[in-house]
Amino acid sequence: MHDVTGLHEEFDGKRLPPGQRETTRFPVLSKGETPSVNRDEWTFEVWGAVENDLALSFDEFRDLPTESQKQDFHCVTGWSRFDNAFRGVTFPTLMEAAGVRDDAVHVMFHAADGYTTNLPLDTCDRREVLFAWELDGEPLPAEHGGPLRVVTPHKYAYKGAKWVTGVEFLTEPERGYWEKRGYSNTANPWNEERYA
Ligand SMILES: Nc1nc2c(c(=O)[nH]1)N[C@H]1C(S)=C(S)[C@@H](COP(=O)(O)O)O[C@H]1N2
Ligand SMILES: [Mo]
Repeated sequence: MHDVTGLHEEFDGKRLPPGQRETTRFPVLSKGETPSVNRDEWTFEVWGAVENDLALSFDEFRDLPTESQKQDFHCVTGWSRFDNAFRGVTFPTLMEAAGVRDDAVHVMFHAADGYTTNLPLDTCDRREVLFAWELDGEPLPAEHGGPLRVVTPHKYAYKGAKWVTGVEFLTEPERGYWEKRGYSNTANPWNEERYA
């Protein structure tokens, strides 16, 4: 298991970011209802500034190289959950599969409930940005984004799309759902970048 719970050191912060409290529960935060996603009809797509557009079934997605990581999770509303074991595909692995073009500078994640969230490519091209289908040895629960979600332990958790269905590589920055509605575009928990 690859342990990334020390990444706060890179941001000159304590493990528990300022203004956060630790919880052992796992609250659910969604903008609406949990969408019903049928894993067998689910397709994961990659498009935009890439050499190879991808359209993968759930099984094809899981055939990519995978890894398990121990990660912390920081919600912008003030709670953090430590030591989550996620299994999935890293963002750099996905970039390699898609052959990201040199003119790509930004990334938009798309989700089954209409949610979107964005990150600059250099902030996203990190091993701990994980497309995860397993949490603590179990299939990822639907309310937490199953069958597949993104986790971004170096950012507040709204940067991680639940029920992710696709990734778009952009040649210009754009803003996602909460980034257009007053949440910080940069979302660094150790700098308390909560609201814009
Ligand atoms: N598709 C989708 N992803 C989403 C959201 C959402 O509403 N829809 N909410 C975001 C927010 S604001 C947070 S804090 C986390 C919450 O993840 P959790 O419900 O597993 O705790 O998911 C993020 N990803
Ligand atoms: Mo959130």
